[in-house]
Amino acid sequence: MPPALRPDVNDAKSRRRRRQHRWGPRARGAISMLAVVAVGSLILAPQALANFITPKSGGSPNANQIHSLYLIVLYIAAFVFIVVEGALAYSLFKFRAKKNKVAAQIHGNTRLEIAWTVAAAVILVVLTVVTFAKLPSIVDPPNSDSDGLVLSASLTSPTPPNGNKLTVCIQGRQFIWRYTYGGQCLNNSFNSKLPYSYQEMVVPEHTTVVLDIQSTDVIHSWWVPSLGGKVDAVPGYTTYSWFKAFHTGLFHGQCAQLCGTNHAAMTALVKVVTPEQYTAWSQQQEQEITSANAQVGQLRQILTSEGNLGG
Ligand SMILES: [Cu+2]
Repeated sequence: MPPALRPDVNDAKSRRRRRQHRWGPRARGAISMLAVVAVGSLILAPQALANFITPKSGGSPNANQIHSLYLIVLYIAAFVFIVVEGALAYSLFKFRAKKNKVAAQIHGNTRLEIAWTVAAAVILVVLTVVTFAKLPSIVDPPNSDSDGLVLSASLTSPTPPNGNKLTVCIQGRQFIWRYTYGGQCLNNSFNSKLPYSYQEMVVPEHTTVVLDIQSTDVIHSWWVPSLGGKVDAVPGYTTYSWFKAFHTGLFHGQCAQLCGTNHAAMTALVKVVTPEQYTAWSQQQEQEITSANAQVGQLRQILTSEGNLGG
């Protein structure tokens, strides 16, 4: 041990203090370090976190992939944090003024500086490789399950390998989401007689649902956390996302882009039902829309014949 690091043996206080303690300074430093690691591990345990600081998941494969990628990055970051902050805490404790010790100066230590530069670069490379390896499972929609609904294919948006998917066109507008169901829905929401709904989207479980997302006014952001990442709805563009619900249930979402005074009211709800329930719901929607259109047509005829409707 260099003289600078050796405890001041002539210091009576120091001698007395060393006699009083069963543990040496190194052991105490190691214990402090262990305490930091133990507390850190507790805080970072998945059960203790319970989605508190991690993205929600469990509703769809892409949400689970986002969650696991997040955990990998979180653990690497936590490891770096614990090592750096642990070294800092250890040094602060070991070389505190009261102990009258002088720490070794390591500035200019070429080997050490190369080591931590290379370590930082390796961490970045690992993060990049892991991220790019995971991306396809987040971006590309998989096939529906064998018991999922078999629907027609459309090649204008991301498509599962076997082509079967349910396409839902989402239109964001101040301050509600409109959903049109069916392969021909893009840019055709109002002319087609496809089933549609507002705020609550109804979809079948085990079926790959591809979302074509547009906006009619300002930028909104589609986000149902348990069913995958958030995607902006940008006027003039079509963006895409997908999900495949593992089970039936309700999944809550919220427009994630401040889009105006009532932005907070722009909630979304995805209701996942069985394929049979979806088919029944879809047929009922179509019937109701057809009957409503017929009523409007009759009203228009009456108003026109009475001269109360222009043109
Ligand atoms: Cu919005």
